[in-house]
Amino acid sequence: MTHARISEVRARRVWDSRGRPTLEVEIDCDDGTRGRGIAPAGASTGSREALDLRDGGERLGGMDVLTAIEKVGRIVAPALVGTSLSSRSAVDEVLDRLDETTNRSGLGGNVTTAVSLAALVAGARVRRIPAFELLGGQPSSLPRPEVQVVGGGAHALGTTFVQDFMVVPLTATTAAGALEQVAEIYHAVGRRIVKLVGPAGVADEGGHWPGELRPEAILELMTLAIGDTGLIPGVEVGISLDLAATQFSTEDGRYHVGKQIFSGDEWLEVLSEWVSDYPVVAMEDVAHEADSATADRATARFRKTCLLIGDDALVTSAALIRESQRLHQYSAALIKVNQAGTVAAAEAAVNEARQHGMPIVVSARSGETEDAVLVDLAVGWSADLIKVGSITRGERTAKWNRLVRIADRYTDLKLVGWPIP
Ligand code: 2PG
Ligand code: MG
Repeated sequence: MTHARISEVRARRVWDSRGRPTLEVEIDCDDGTRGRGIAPAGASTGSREALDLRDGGERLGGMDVLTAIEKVGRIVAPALVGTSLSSRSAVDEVLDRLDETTNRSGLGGNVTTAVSLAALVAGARVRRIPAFELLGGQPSSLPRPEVQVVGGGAHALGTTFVQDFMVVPLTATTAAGALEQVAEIYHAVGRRIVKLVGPAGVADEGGHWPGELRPEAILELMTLAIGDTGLIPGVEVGISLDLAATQFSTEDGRYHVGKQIFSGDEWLEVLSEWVSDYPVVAMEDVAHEADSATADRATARFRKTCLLIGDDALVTSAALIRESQRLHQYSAALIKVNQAGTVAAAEAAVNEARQHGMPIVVSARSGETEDAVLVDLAVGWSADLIKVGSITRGERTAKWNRLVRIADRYTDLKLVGWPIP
């Protein structure tokens, strides 16, 4: 219980990892504490996720947030000053009242997200506890890292149509051990890419960007690179893909794969080959967000060996998760606070997924900042997996290093077991 009340709400423009403006909000309390939140931004977004408020026009690609800052000052701050932080959801309830739209288009999803995250941190600070404890009490486990090693899709000019090529340590029991394996694999993949295509850059989330390599070539070199480190592919470390299929397909289920156009079923045949040829243990967004028939068939076909994670079609919405389970689509839910617009709304999605026995993956966005509160959300909600991009670049390592610090303080916390036996 705390008697602290909000005394000031301030918003400013800061910069994200793509060099784009984004919104930072600070909430000051009358006991002298402060919470800060920064809105992240996606590139491959679902059509039903919360809509960011951007200025539009020519300047900064239309991405500036001056109108969002103005809204915080004119609408949000006056409504929040004086609000007690004794209830964890008090601020989110005010935000829901100020903007009753389903996609947060009244205030802007970046406004509600930054305010809600700032309120979570402020609420934890006034109680002198970490934010994860405010969400979930004393943790009993830590989320398993799912880490990008090669980036593609909307994060790499579409040069490889698959968006995220990731690895998941399957048998590591500690965060430190899992991240050490990932770092060795990341560098082993880098060495193999240099040998194959010469110098390569990095994509938006810090994964290697080897230009035009085909997905099969990337899967092949990742499998070999896992072996290079002495680990057994598919046993100790698995490959996880975010196909982000909405980006290369159409609503009526046509998949543009390289120069070919496949039906949903033909596309599933391609995935089926990947699953049998390589140690693929999880696939996110296998189908267009509106192509529920293909999502449905993919889940039926692969769920025994792979996690089928829903992102663009579920957009961290309790209602859409419920609907997807009625239709037997997806076996796990991706959770991104800025898709839902508030911590409370994202938590409702987490609870809904849990009710259906779905593992949850708490995820960052491709446009990120040094804000590491995401790790607290993942720990506080007892997420099965945490996805923050690669193990390079400060906006990513800010999160991994927060996980390392939590693990270091709570030495008996082990990683949650891999959800597929
Ligand atoms: C995703 C995320 C992270 P974005 O699709 O899961 O990889 O990308 O933030 O661009 O939606
Ligand atoms: Mg995704």
